[in-house]
Amino acid sequence: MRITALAGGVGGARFLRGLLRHLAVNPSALPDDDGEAQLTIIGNTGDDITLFGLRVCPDLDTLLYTLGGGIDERQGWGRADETHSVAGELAALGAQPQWFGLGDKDIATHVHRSQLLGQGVPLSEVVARLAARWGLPEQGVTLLPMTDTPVETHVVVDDGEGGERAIHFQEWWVRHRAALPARRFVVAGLDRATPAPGVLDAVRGADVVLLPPSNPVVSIGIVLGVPGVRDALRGTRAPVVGVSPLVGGRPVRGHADECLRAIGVDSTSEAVAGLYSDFLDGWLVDEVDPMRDRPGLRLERRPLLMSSVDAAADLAGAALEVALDLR
Ligand code: GDP
Ligand code: FO1
Ligand code: CA
Repeated sequence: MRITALAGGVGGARFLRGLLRHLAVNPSALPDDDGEAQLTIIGNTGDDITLFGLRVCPDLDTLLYTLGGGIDERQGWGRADETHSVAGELAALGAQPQWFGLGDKDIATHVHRSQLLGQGVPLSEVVARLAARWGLPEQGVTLLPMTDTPVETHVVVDDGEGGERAIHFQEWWVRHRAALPARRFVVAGLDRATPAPGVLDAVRGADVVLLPPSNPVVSIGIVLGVPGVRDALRGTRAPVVGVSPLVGGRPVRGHADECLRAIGVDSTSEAVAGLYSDFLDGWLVDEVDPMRDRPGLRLERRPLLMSSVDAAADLAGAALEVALDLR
C-alpha cells in the first residue's frame, strides 16, 4: 500500500507520526492483499531560509525530528534537550538576525546540509541522508522535498510610506508574528521549480493520498504550486483525503487565518476545501463544523485536535479509513 502525503511542518509532522502509530498498533488497518505500508511525504521547502551562511529548512527538519523522535514536543519545532551556545556567541558578535532562534544541535543539521549543498549534492539527496540518520527508512517512510530548486516564500507588506516591500516569510512569521498585514505572497523560484525526483511518481502511483491539516496557503499551497504537482493530484487514481486545519473557524496554532485573509479566502473548512476542490475526494472537519455537504466530496466529522500521539493516530486512522472506503 503506497500512501503519499503533502506536508508542512508541525501540523503535517504530528499527523504523519499519528499515521505511523495507527499503522503500528492496528495490523488490520490495511487490507491483507495490500502488503506493508510505504509512506512517501512530499515536504514544503518554501519556508527555507539562509541564515549565517547556513541553509535552514524548517518544515523538512520538523518532519525529520518529529518522525525520528528528536523533536522539542512543546515548541513543535527544533530539537529536544537543546542548548543555545552558538546563538549566544553570535549575538555577542552582533551577528544578524537575532529574531530567529537556532539551537546547537539543530545547527549541526544546517552545517551538514549546507556543506553537502555546497558540494553540489541535491537537496533531495541531503534529505535522504538526514532521513537515514533519523531512522525513517526503517519505518517505511521516504521524505522528499517538493523540489531541489531553491524556493522561498516572501510576504508583501506595507512599507509605512504608502508603498510596499517584500520580506522573507520567516521574518513575517517569526519576527512580526504575522501582525504586519500581508498584502500577498510572492514565492521566489516557484514557477521555475521542477518537482524533486520521485515526487510526481509518488502522487501518480499512490494507492491513497492524504493531506494533513497543514497550512493551506504557505505549506500545502506552496507544494501545490510546484509545476506538475497539482496536475498529478487531479490525474491520480488514488483517493485524496484531507483534514481541515481549522477548528471553530480558527487555526489550532500559527497564523493560517492571516495567510487565508491575504489570499482573499475565508477562514472556514468549507473555503479551505474549496482551495483543493479540483482533486479532493474526502474531507475531515471538526464535529461541530458548520460546513455543508458538497457534491462529489465525502465529508466526515471527527475530533480534529491532535492533543497526543494517540489522538493524532485516531485522526490519521479516520482519514485513512475514509480513503480506503473511497478506493
Ligand atoms: P507549520 O509549517 O509548522 O506551520 O505546520 P503545518 O503547515 O504542517 O501545519 C500548520 C497547521 O496545522 C495550522 O494551520 C494549524 O491549524 C494546524 N494544526 C496544528 N495542530 C493541529 C491539530 O491538532 N488539529 C488540526 N486539525 N490542525 C492542527
Ligand atoms: N519559530 C519561531 O517562532 N521562532 C523561532 O525562533 C524559530 C526558530 C526555528 C529554528 C529552526 C526551525 O526548524 C524552525 C524554527 N521555528 C521558529 C519554526 C518555524 O520557522 C515556523 O514555525 C515555520 O516555518 C512556520 O511554518
Ligand atoms: Ca511551515
